[in-house]
Amino acid sequence: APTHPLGATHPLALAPVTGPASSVDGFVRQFLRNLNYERGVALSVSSATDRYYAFAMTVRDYLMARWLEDVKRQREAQAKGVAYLSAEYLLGRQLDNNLLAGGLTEIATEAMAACGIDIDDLRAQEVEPGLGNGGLGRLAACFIDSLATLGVPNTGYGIRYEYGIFRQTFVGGQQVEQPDAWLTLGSPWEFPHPEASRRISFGGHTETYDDEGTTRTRWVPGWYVQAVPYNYMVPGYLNGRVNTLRLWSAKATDSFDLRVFNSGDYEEAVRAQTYAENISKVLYPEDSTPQGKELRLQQQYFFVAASIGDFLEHTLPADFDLAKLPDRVIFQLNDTHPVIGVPELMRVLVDEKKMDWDAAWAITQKCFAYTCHTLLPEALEVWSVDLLGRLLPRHLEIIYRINEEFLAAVRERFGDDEMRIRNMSIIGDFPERSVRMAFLATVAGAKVNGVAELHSQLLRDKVLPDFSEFFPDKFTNVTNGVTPRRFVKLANPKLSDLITEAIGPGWVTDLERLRELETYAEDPQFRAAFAAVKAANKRRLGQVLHARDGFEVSDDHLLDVMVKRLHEYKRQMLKVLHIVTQYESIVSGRVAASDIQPRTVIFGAKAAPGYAMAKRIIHLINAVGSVVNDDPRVEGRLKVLFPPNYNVTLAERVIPAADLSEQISLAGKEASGTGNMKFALNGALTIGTDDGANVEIRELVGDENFFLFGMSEPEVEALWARGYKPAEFYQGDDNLRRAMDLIASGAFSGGDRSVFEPIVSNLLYDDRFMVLADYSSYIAAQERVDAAYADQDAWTHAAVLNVARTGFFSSDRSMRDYIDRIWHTPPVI
Ligand code: GPU
Repeated sequence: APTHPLGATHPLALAPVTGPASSVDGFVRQFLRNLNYERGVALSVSSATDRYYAFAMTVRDYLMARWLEDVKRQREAQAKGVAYLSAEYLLGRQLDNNLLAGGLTEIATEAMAACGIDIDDLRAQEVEPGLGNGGLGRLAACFIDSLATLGVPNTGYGIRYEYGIFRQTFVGGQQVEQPDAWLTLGSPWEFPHPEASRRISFGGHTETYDDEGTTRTRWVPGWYVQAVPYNYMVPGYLNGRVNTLRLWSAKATDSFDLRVFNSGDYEEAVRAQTYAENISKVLYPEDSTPQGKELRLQQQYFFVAASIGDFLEHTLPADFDLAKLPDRVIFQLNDTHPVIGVPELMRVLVDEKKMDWDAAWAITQKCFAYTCHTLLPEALEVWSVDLLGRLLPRHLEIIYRINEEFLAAVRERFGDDEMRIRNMSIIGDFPERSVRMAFLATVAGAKVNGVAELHSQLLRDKVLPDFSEFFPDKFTNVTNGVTPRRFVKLANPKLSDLITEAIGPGWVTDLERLRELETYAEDPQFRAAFAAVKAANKRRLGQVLHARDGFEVSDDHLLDVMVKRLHEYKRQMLKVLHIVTQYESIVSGRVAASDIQPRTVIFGAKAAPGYAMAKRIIHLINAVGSVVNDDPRVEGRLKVLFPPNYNVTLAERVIPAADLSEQISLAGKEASGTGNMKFALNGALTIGTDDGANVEIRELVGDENFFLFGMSEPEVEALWARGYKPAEFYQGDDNLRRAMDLIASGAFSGGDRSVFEPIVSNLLYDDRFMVLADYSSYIAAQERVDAAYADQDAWTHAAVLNVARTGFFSSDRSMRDYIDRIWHTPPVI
């Protein structure tokens, strides 16, 4: 053993060096040390960026000893852990979350005050890492927060996109996208580990060879990319635990330019480098609508191969018996994006570890589980056989063999039912030969889950009926959840204080305890305090929107909020038709402006850049907003605000201020929704259809505290079966006709009838999401909203009950459900 005082047996090397002292003074010293010695500047000349950076590094320093300890503990425990594979993590800002988790908020605030620094100025410096599109990516971020809080071993694996979700601006009311250069000033939260880089292969061909009498296959790749890991701390809430998020960045390998693109030409070599590094350049901005682009498949394989390789070689001990792999890891597939990991694990086990196929397949089937997040047929990923074979020839062969054996088993069970065989084949034939990734995930996964009760039921009965018949025990549900740390404690400190005053602080990690608020709902004093919190949150939002967009938010308006990706199935158009209906009734003189309940409608939504109809709807919302807001006949009693670039940071301000949460998708289309949960937990009432998790929200809060409207999923099916003719609804409803005609007349486009004509005619003659069919029911529900809001105290009563009864939607509970039903990964104490 080394005897040098700094050798491996030195006491300091055995346990991590402890962090800075837990005091204001300790914080100040460490902050100044980081500012001087890491940033290389003195306080007196430091920039805002320097101070933010040094501050963040100080927070890191406090968490560091716990992180090192946890990595060590997990290695020693050899316990089973969750490798969460997700192409997206929509993290939001890290600073406040890490302060909160570390219990550092108070000393940090005081320390900065002692240095003459306003901690809010530091907060404002952080660019949020927008490495996700919407619900799916934000769910992943909530899940890793909860796993750390529960003390369950977990590594989140994903991609370190150099550009996250685009920045949205409006020019003439139309969406314009700008690149999200979130790394321009660097990120203090990431720890690059180039020494742990992995070489990832692509292209080439396969060949067989004789291995001492056994015929084996090997992949002879055509080109390579280096995957460089960046680690991020994922601290549990006040529990001293820190898990890891490991995101991969693509870098050219030395051999890349030499072996593949070498033409002896310097410029060509640099171009080749760019080609490799493109892989982690940018997040694809399509939400729920994959485009089948080659670069996206490259991204998927890149991060999944790096992650599986990393787990096998970096996390497991060198002498690990791979037959026991299912006792050590579950690879959770966040939708189909990482499903290429299935043939990758098979390739590693069979080709590299020389395991026989059946043994490898038995292991693989226990190591993966698949979460489906959609019901939209166009969202189910498929890869053309052509493309997959070119990029990953060995994986295609493996997929074919998995399919052959699977279809043989189907035949054995059901006979030569060719129709069934064709419907269940992992390889589809139409419109081109392609691999159906959801089928592959279902065949390979130990479990398949949907994300809300209704969704899981429709997944079993409508999307994968043959599979649920074949594998009845595979299918399960885990209803989504959201982290109460970020979305209540941090986003809504006033409500959090009020709750804690009433029932103590335990609710933050045991959200069902919000039930104890039910009795407080009956207390007029508590209701008054609750209403005051809501009012203060509205003022705070008003300040934020004033500063960022110049908007005014009136205190006495009902705040009606619809924030989510722009998608026809989510039906932002229904909300537009409600606004136009109210507006039209005022300007036509049928209703006096003074008789309407004052409302401010806030929209937040990004449209995929290639989704023309979604972009046109954004244009329409802005156009309606500018006409309605400026029309004196409205007397300022109806306002439409559409702040651009809705993101996690803005969500944290908007949600706590909302009175009404719009969750108005066509029944059977929204898998779950998670915004709906955040609003209810912050005391907004929902107006919603019987869709996704709305169903469970309504069951919990009670019909009288929820504004239900619209067709149920079976009613939707029945209407399609009868033959849906949207024009009949238009003809049959005067209000609807007037609203549609007003849009068609050019009233919101300076008289130009062509601008919004495609929206109107789409609704009249196609209307895939039955906006017109649900219109009258929606308007009637909005009238109930107005009437209910007139009694402020009764409204507040319902709002308190929404908070009290929605503790079920904590992502801690979701994680417990995954652990019980799918993962079997107890906490490591
Ligand atoms: N979702 Br598929 C996404 O955000 N992106 C996707 O590509 C797919 C699904 C959403 C669902 O639309 C939403 O209903 C759900 O709450 C969320 O995933 C998390 O499960």
